[in-house]
Amino acid sequence: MFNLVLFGPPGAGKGTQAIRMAEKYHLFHISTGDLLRNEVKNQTPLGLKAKSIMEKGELVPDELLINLLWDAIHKQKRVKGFILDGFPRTIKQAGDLDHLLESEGKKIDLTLALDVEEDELMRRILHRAKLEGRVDDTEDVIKNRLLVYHKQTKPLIDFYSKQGKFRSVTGKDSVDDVFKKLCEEVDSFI
Ligand code: B4P
Repeated sequence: MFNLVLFGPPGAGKGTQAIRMAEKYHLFHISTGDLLRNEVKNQTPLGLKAKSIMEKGELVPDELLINLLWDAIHKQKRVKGFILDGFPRTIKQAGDLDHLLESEGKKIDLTLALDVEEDELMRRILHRAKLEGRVDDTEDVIKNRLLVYHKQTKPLIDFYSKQGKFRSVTGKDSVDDVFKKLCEEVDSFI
């Protein structure tokens, strides 16, 4: 089994790359952003709680997320591994994930980060807003999402570096070039 975390600030291209990586390496792609948007759409109890939090660009509480993720993982019985896109986003989520995986004799093998400057992130997300109209893709909310990333998510670089599992590639090139670099990292690892 090979479990990969795709890491990066909002708009870095995690979702874009995760879909391609999942196909190439036969991994099951789990995007917690997509899972949450689905809960919101279906107006489930979790979706009703998450909606206003996501609209402000804040993080949905850790205990809700770890349960959501763990359910998604357990629905897949015969997969070669997972590619986690947008999870973990806090130290607490990462610690809980490690414990749960460990209890089943599994682990995160590699964390690959996409490094992109903030003005490019803003440009990409505002462009996506025009195409998809996501409620959290407005300029003020994006600024808050970036602040939240720096405060709550960036410390994970240290968390995974200490475990010797962290690698970073530049995410500012074309989708194809970024994909190539990510694959080089995975290929040199496995
Ligand atoms: P996400 O759905 O994860 O949103 P994201 O960070 O914007 O996505 P991503 O980085 O994948 O960007 P994408 O590939 O689409 O999270 C949304 C919200 O859900 C969070 O704010 C939070 O509230 C909640 N949430 C999710 N997970 C959580 C967790 N674990 N804990 C708590 N809360 C959680 O790329 C962006 C755009 O750039 C796209 O339009 C794409 O086409 C473009 N693009 C990508 N690569 C490009 C490239 N190389 N060049 C040019 N454009 C590119």
